Amino acid sequence: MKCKRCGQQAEVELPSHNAAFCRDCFFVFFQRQVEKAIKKWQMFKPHEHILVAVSGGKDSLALWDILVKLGYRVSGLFVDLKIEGFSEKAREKVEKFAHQRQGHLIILDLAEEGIAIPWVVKYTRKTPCSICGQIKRYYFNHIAYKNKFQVLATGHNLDDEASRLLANVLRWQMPYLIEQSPILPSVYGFAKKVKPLYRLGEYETAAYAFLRGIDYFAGSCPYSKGATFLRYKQYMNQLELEFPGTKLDFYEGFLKKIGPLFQSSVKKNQDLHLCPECGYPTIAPQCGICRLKHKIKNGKE
Ligand code: Q46
Ligand code: ZN
Repeated sequence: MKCKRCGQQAEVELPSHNAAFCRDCFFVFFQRQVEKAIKKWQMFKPHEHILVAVSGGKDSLALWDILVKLGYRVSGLFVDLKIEGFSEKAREKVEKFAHQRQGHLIILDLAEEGIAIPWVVKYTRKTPCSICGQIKRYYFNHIAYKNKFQVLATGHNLDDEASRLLANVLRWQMPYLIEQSPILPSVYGFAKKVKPLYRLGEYETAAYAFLRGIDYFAGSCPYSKGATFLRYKQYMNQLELEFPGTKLDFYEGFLKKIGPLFQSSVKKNQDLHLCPECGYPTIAPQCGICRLKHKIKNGKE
């Protein structure tokens, strides 16, 4: 198969774009998709300092890599969840990546915070992934906000967004649908959040990471077994296989037709105040993470 841009031997085939590219032209394609996302949603300006949340996986390291390549000022944030046989390997990859590129990396250790994931799952009725997601969001936001980063970027890709959209639409989860935009503005104590890879699928980010020689962590978290979000990804993959381009059409269609309506109805957070203990925005007297920390501490004593 020939490269769609230059006619040389193609290395990456992309049925969803009805195209195939050689290595160099694939890099051009990848970069353009990211630039398009940044420009369309005005994610950040050239001088702004970006905090990229990195997990050690292909998406977040590819994001850090491409943003540096595009000339942005970037720092990485790794939250060490302390999940045995998983977190230490992921951390190793992130540290190696940052060291090789002399990138600035912030590491937050959840054991030092008294809220390591294996401890937490014993003290909550929520699923491990839902509580883990809540804790990660808390620290991503907290660190971005406290350290005055203008924006927090995450490596969510098209597969993540399309499968999440499918799950949210099937249950008409309006509060979650409102937040399914590639950009969330900074409001009362919350950092601005962006997803520059939202136009690129999992296969594309994996191909980019591989071809760029990024040594990423490909292991899976022990808590992810049977997680529902993986099933929605499989359903979307089946649709994509039969009808190439479905994922992008589905998510882009949502943003175009319905997204602006949801955006205008984002509640103004009048009920929020800052947690007296940690300063995080909450509607309860004390934020959920501080309450959880106390629960764990008291349970251990
Ligand atoms: S790390 Fe956390 Fe994931 Fe593990 S517990 Fe679930 S959410 S699967 S991305
Ligand atoms: Zn708090």
